[in-house]
Amino acid sequence: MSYQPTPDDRFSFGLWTVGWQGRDPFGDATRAALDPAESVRRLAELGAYGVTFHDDDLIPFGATDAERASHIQRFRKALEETGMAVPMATTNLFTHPVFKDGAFTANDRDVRRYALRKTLRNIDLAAELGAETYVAWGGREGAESGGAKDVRAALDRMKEAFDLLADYVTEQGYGLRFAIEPKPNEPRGDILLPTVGHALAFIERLERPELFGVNPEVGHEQMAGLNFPHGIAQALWAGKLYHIDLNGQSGIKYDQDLRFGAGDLRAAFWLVDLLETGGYAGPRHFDFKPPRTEDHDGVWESAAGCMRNYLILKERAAAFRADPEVRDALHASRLPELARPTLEPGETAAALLADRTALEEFDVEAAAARGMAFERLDQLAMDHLLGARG
Ligand code: XLS
Ligand code: MN
Ligand code: MN
Repeated sequence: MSYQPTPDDRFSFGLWTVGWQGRDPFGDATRAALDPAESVRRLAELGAYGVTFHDDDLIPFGATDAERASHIQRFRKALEETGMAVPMATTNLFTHPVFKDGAFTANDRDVRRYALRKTLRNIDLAAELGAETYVAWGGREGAESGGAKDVRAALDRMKEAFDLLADYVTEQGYGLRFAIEPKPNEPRGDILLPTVGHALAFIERLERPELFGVNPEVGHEQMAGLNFPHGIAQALWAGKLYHIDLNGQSGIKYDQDLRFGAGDLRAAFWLVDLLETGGYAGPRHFDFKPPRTEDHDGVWESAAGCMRNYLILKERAAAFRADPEVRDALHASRLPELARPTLEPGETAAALLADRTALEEFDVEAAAARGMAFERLDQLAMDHLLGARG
C-alpha cells in the first residue's frame, strides 16, 4: 500500500500548524512566515482536502478593511485553483494582550463585548467560505489564582456568549455548528472547560445544545493523563463529536503538538480504530506544530507524516478487526456479551428481584475466577500495530 492520501480521506490542516514559525516562551521564530496561499497549494499537493484558520492566521490583526479584503481574495483564489475546502474556522481570542484575562469570560465587560464582535465578524467569513464547523478554544478563559476568577459567574458569561452566537447563526441561516475545544491548562494556569467531559456537561446547559459539540485534541486530554479514545467514545456516544484535532503527545507535560502518530502510538491506534468504525464522518483535522528544529522542508515532511501515519494505522486497525483470531479473542473476552442489555426486554426491578439466579443461586466465586483473556487480545492488537501479523 502506498499510503498516498487523497481528498476522500478528508484530511485537513490548520493554517497555523504548518505556518507556525517556531516562536516559543524561550526562543524566537526559527522559520520565516508562510503565505497562506502557498500553504493551501502545498497541502493540496500533499493530498489534503481542506484547510482551516483563525481570523488572524489569514488577516493580520489590525488590518484595514481594504487589506482584509485583499487577503481574503488571495486565499479564495488559492482555494479555487486547488479545489481545497474550508470545513472549519475559528477565532483567535488569545494572542493579543487585550485577551490576557480571557475573552468571553474576561472580568472586563468591554473586552467581552469586543471578543464577541471579533467572533461574529469571522463567523460571517466562515459561512461565506462554506465552513460547517466553528471551533471555540477558550485558551485564555481561566486563571492563575483562586480569587481572580469567579468560576460560576464566568460560566454564566460563557453561556451568554455561546447562546448569542447560536442565535446569530440561526437568524442568519448559516449551516454552522460550534465545536468547543477543551484544554486543561496552557496558556492559563487553569482553563475553564478543561476536558471533554466538562465541555459535554456545559453544552447541556446552553439554550440550543443541538448546535454545540466538541473538538477534542489528542494532546489536550493526554496533558491531563486521560485516555483519549475513551473521551472520543463518550463524545460519539453523546452524538457530540463535531470535529477533532489530531496530533501527538508524550505524557503529562506541556502541549507538545507533535505530528499525529508520534507520542502515544497505542492510543493513536485505538483512536483510528474508533474513528473508522464508530460513525465519525467529519474531517480528520491535524492541529500539530512542526518542531522548531525544522526548516520548511521539514514542515512539509511533518505534515505528510501526519497523514501517512493515519493511513498506516487505519490499515493496521482494519487488519486487526478482520483477523479471525481477533474475532475469537474478542469472543473469549466477552465483548459481544457487553453489547447485550443487562435486563431482558421489559424486565422490571421486581422481575430482577424475583430472579434467584441473579443473586441467591449466583455462583459468585466461579464468576470471580473466570479470566477475561484481555492480555491475549491486547497482544494481538500489538502484533497488528507493530506489523508482526497479516
Ligand atoms: C491550542 C489549540 C488551538 C485550537 C484552535 O492549544 O489547540 O490551536 O485548536 O484555536
Ligand atoms: Mn495542542
Ligand atoms: Mn487544537
